[in-house]
Amino acid sequence: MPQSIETLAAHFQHPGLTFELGQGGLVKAVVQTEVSTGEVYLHGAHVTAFQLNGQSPLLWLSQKSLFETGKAIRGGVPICFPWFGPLASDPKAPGHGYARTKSWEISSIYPSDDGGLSIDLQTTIDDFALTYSVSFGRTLQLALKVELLSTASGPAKFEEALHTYLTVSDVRKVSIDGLEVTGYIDKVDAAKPKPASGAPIQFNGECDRVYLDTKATCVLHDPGFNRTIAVSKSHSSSTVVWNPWIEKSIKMADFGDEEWTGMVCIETANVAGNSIELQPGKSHTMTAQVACVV
Ligand code: TA6
Repeated sequence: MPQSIETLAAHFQHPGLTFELGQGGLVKAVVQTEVSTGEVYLHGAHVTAFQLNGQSPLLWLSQKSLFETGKAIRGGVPICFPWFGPLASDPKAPGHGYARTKSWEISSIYPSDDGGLSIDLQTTIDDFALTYSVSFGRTLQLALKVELLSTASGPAKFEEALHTYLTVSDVRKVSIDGLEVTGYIDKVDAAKPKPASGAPIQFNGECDRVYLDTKATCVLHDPGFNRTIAVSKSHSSSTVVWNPWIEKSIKMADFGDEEWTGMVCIETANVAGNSIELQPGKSHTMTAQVACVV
């Protein structure tokens, strides 16, 4: 049973923190500080909004998104765990795993290290205990800690991604630095491995690229909004870049047909050959930071 607004308000108080019924009647925490505002739903521990005060939103959210138990929210930062994409061993399994459609619980709140507020959410999936720390401050800081319970019968592997949707003025006019020297799996071309492009990423069609063995910070230049967004990370070896373009947008019921121009995903991940294996009782924490740098 999800934590109620009343239970949350009784246990967690902080200036600028409120608990509300969001879209679909789902419970969300809303944080308003002197530097930024943000919101995170218990459903999927899904961050759906983050913006610096006086600036336009950094995160993108589809106008067509569903807000229903069992369904993923379209936009913000979906958590992909314990697998990424379709599950090869079970075509009927939910894409990107269970984490984003589970109801998580808030376990603590505390001041963030950059003038904002941090919220920790927890859940368990199979033999894994997950703690997700969300900090709404001068930047959006995310940390996904995965622990394999000591009661597990042996080592276990998982994939993970913080599938961040960023708002852009027009995807046809932006570029992404940071991955010029890294080859990638091109999911738009039968998942063929492709060599490093040697140039910033620009968009003139559907883009669905999985970059492996990269620790790079990605820098999104958006001349239309006159801003630059940096997505940095730690303990993540994969980065996924995605824009569905026209045809794929039309095929997705929870994605407006015209919305593709206003978003791009830069996803902080450990997938495919970068998946993580844990021994019982051990843990791994992947972090991502989304910052408006100019
Ligand atoms: O991260 C890119 C991707 O794997 C694409 O292939 C596309 O499927 C996207 O994720 C969205 O997946 P979803 O299950 O949220 O529709």
